[in-house]
Amino acid sequence: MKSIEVIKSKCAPNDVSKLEALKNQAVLDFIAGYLELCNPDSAFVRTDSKEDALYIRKKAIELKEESELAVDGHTIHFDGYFDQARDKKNTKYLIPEGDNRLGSNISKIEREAGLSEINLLLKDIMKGKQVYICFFCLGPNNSEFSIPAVQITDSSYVAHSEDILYRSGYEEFMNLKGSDSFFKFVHSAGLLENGVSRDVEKRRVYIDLKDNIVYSTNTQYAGNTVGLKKLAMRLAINKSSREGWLTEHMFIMGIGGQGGRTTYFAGAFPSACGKTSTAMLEGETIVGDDIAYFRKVNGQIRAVNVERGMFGIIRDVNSKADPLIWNALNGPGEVIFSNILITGDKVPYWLGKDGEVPPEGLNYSGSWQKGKKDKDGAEITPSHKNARYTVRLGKLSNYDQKAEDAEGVEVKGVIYGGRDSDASVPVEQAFNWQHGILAKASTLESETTAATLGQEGVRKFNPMSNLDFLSIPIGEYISNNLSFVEGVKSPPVIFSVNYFLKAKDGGYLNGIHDKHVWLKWMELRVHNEVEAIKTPSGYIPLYEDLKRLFKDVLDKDYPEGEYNEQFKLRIPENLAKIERIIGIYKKQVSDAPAELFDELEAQKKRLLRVSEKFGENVVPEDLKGMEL
Ligand code: SPV
Ligand code: MN
Repeated sequence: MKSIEVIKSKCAPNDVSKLEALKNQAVLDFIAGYLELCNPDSAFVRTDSKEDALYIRKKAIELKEESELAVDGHTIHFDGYFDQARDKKNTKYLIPEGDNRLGSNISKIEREAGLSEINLLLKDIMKGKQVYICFFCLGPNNSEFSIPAVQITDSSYVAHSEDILYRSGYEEFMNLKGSDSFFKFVHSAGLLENGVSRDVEKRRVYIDLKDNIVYSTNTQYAGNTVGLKKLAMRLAINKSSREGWLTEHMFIMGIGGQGGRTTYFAGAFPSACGKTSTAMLEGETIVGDDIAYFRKVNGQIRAVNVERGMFGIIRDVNSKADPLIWNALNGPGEVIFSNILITGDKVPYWLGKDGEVPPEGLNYSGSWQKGKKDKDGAEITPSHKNARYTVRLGKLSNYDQKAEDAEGVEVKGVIYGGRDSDASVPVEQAFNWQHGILAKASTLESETTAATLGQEGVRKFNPMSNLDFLSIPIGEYISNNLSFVEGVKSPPVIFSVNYFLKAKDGGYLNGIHDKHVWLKWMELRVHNEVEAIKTPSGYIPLYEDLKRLFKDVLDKDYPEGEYNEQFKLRIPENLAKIERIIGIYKKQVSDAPAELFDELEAQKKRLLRVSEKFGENVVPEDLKGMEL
């Protein structure tokens, strides 16, 4: 059957016209192909109109994928008990036989076998359901940074989430003028039982780089299903690598400085390591909290937020820790809460919210009472640790007006953060771009969290916090980052941060608000307005500067003893980290650039030289003025 005939057999005339108006055969063929294979009863087409967005939201409630809460605009969605995070095990690239370039850190399946498997899973999977065909734009509208994307999903929750998280893109498809240069996503939640995906053992997320399509089946958790989020990011990493720009797992924020200036920073942190809470710090501005596209424009490094909303972790969001998001989540207007606890009066609760968690309610395990245990006898928490909120950035009072700018913002600082209990100091500046990319970004490690399925607290190698999403070989990705700033007079200054350094007794050495001080220090460093101490691994702050900033920013005293404990150079731990990382690159990354090993060996030598003179733990004062 011709594509248009298939479409006519599933869509009402009004929806057919919406598709025909795009005058794009590639769009029609893609949609018709999956309407035929997945066989929904009917299909709805979402343009950029308000009515279309409202229709999808209404459907989500009607079909019970979401239910309304007490506050106007708020809804709750539950994912299945075993469908609470990204499924790394079943997320794979479809790679032609014999192509081993991706290396052992990136999961793949032979392309033809993977396509057969997914086609079999998709066959008739949407029978009995309505499907939503949605047009979005990754990045600001009418921007050279942006990529149009079409999502086919049988989940009104997924379509609704995307409406909150992404800019509408029907007009962008009009502007394509028939081109097939867009990303495509096909998702089905599969059979639903009590509103959640039943067949999670058939959960698959398969990424086809050749045709720029991602397939996702038998899952609802947004990290596996919202095609435009991490799935599009995987396609974009591949595309940007070919085209000479960068796709990064980064927030973008503006930090205020002297004379009312705003300096833009981007920051990469693995999931659940403080990325979102950094991005939305009170007093600063937020452009985005998760994914950024970077381009070199007229000798500047500029970036845009790919999204317009946040899919943030709700645990520990309270009026003290994160007042801005707290306000956004408590006022009227669209918010989707997922996998939290609700009570009979339809009020949401989560771990770490202000006040007490009630003793019973409804959560991701069904009806819940305090003390409820799972099959293995482990206590079920009232809200899942990876429970989330989905909200538009515009609801934050400090949303940066430049976020919608087609030209993006000029990025002057880049931050890499991990969850490191024993080695890295709270904040440190790299010597230069190359040192930053090699010794900080490429060596990033983090202890695992609830954002992915599996054990927590295990130290994992995660270069640029992007390993989960890389669709190109790691070495190539590092080389792209290295060469990206060629021809740029003053490349962004690179920093590392670590909010999770622990004392010997296991307690954290820093408070949750201290990051604000680190940011203000970084802003000053970008403008060369404070001195620093050179250490074997970078530049660290002077005590006097931090003491002043702690007072100015947090109105806190900052004793020198705390500074010494936080910023002392932990030589054995840093050497162990270098050995670990060199081992990983030697064993697992066949295309690691030679400069990486040179840079790490040089850092190791500097560490050894200092340890000969001062021993294993060295306070900053001893390093002042030392030749390194
Ligand atoms: C992350 O885990 O990094 C997230 C949420 O931002 S997810 O969409 O699951 O990737
Ligand atoms: Mn993320």
